[in-house]
Amino acid sequence: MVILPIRKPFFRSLLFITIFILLFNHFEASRPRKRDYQKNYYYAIELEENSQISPREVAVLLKISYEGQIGALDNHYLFSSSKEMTHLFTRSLNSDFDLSGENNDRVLLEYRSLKEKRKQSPSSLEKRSYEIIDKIVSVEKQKLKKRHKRVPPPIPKPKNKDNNDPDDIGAAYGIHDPGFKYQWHLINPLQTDHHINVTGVWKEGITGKGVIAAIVDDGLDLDSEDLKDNFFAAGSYDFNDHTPLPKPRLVDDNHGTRCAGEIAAVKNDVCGVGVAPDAKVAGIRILSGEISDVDEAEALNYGFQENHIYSCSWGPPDDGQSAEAPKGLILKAMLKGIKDGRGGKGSLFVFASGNGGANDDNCNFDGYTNSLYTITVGAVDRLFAHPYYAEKCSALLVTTYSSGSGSYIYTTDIGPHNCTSLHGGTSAAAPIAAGVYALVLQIRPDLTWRDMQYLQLMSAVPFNLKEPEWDRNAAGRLFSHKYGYGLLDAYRIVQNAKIFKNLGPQVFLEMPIIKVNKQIPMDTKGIVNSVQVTQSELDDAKFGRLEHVTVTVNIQHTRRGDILVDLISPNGIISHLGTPRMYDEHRGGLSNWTFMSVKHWDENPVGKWTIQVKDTQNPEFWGTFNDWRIKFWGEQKNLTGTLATTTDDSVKTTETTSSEATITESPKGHKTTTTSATEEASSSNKENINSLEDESSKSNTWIIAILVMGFAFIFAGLAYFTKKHFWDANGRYEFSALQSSDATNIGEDSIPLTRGNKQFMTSRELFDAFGDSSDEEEETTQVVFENSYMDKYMNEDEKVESETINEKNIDDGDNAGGSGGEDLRQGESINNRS
Ligand SMILES: [Ca+2]
Ligand SMILES: [Ca+2]
Ligand SMILES: [Ca+2]
Repeated sequence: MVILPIRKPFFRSLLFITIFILLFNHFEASRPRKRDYQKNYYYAIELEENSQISPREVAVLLKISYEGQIGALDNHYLFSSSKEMTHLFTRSLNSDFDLSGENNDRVLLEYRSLKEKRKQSPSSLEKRSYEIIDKIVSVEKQKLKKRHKRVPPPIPKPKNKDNNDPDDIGAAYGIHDPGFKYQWHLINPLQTDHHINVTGVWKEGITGKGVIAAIVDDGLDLDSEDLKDNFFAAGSYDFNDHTPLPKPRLVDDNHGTRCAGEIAAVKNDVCGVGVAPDAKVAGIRILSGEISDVDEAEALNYGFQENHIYSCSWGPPDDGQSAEAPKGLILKAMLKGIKDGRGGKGSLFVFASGNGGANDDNCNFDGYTNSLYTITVGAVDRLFAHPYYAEKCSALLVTTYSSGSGSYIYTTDIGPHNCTSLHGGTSAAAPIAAGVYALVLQIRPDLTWRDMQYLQLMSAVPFNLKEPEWDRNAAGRLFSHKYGYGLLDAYRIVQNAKIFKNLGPQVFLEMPIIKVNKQIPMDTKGIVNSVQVTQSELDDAKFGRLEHVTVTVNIQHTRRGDILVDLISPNGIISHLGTPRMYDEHRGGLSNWTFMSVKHWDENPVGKWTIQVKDTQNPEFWGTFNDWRIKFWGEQKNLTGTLATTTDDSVKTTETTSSEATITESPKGHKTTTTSATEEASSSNKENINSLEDESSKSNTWIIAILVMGFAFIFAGLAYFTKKHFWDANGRYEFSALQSSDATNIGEDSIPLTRGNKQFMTSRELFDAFGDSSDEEEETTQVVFENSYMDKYMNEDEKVESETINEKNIDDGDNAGGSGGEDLRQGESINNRS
């Protein structure tokens, strides 16, 4: 009885201390620590899996400071060393040292010397020291570099015609955003069929609800009236200034805001609307200054359970002379993203193809756009002209609208009410695609990163069919290195998504390295070399359906821009992997460069795959083709021995099978195949976490466990309250529950747009567009879509021969009702997947 009054306050204090520590850890752990590249050098250190070594021990051994885990990467930790200390230390050794070089770096020298001692005379080291040294896989000093926004050079301003608003489409659609009438990529009053065909999707109540797209860019104006209601703070971070909110701070930090507006500008009275007006956007700021690999790796995984899509309108310089690929930490982060992001279904990385068209650049020399883990989006302008800036390549999946022929994309800009009508480049195309994927994810959140790629290539619509670049691939689909599989069509991809059956797990078959070691002759034939793929090799690899093909080459050359690399499949399908680039004077050629092609999707890989390496220009520069290796990526053959195929009765959204559909990277690069990487990865993660926990809390584990369990429910309640209060207190950054837009006023005199006999979508329908739709409506629409498609499909060959989409006049009623101008567009419906 006497004890109670003493214990009560004691427990109360204990409770508050516990809660404080837990909350503090929670907020601390979720954000990277501020980095100061002026004052410190930074080092990324990878430890062996299950090493039982604490990063703090590494810090003590190498006399550096431990900064924390690197983003989402297991076994990767960041350390720092103050430059001042380094300089003092190094000067005492040798005053002539160039401190910027890796060879003179104190920490790297220390590490190398310990490693050497471990080899030469282990007895000179303490046992624990060499245990630590043994478990260090790599030490990588961080260098700063800059990523480049894909903004095109300015185009001369168009003549002001002022005639794009005859029927006041905005009002008729119940959208009162004053700029909607300028958003021709959503509804095009002049070139009536040249838009992404999205209004029929909105009509079904599909507006991106519950989906979050992260804009990895130069910031996001979260105070913009056109974005703030859709801003998602928890998925946002500023890796340039190392603060939580990615506000634009430099004068030219308008790029990310413009991209965000294209995806999810709010339906209100400011500017226009996003492709997915009810989606949320997060901002991840990396382009406003130099960043290190650690920053970029963390950025690509930032909030990767909440952020579903990463919209990336940037990359290595588009100067036509770069050949740069993500490697090391950045590549690991991309793999982590597709493997573990979005609950294991994989982050969707959407990349702009690049703006180096005028520099003869090719997106296969950009390791982000030619990665199989990204969706690469090209551009076409309002008149279906291929813009001078847009890059071509065999990794290009799809094309959508951007600037050109004197016209641009209208979107939100920085400033509370500012808009711009001058957004462009492939930078503007990628976010439109990201917005469309947000629509798809609303109804099919279970789709994996590979599902989305497949769905996209099946749903794209070939156009400009008279252009010679179109080529029918072995699966019967049209592909162009200029446009990929064709135009993005929001209505079509959403309808196909409704009945898409998830792909099975990913497998690969890697052929051995083939040594060539021959000088490339200066002729039109060059060097031709082949490899044979047999059915039994595919069977051994459990290889079912072909998706991506990657080819890794070693070619020494005194002028890299002379090199031409083609891949010819057993069925005679040609992928132009590497094209000559007039400005690429690089001496050295291509060292372990991996090209990728999406053109062979669904092709039977059995037979002879041929590579042709040529050099037809500049005789004074020449090279040697050393070796190459081809790798086939695809869907695992299912257990019954038949290919997993889509059937007509798969209309229902299937239970997610995405936990199986995972990346299967072979760590040693041997010819292998794996099928359940996720399971392995997640179990090893768990072990890892366990081992770290064991280490840090051996003594008082059970006391803390009881306390924590006892207070768990209080903590949960308080944490929720605190977090909510925290955001509420800041007012602007509160994010309310995802909801459909408010009812829009419908005037009595709203104009029903008509064309021919068909009624266009009315304002009443538009109101529905942002609300819910009945199942009945959806069913009807789907039937219309399929019938309409089938009619068209029957005549496809004739149409390919005789028409281009430019010359057609699509009935707008079809767009609104959802058939999407099927009579001309050449994409395929889900039924044709085989
Ligand atoms: Ca708006
Ligand atoms: Ca490029
Ligand atoms: Ca040459």
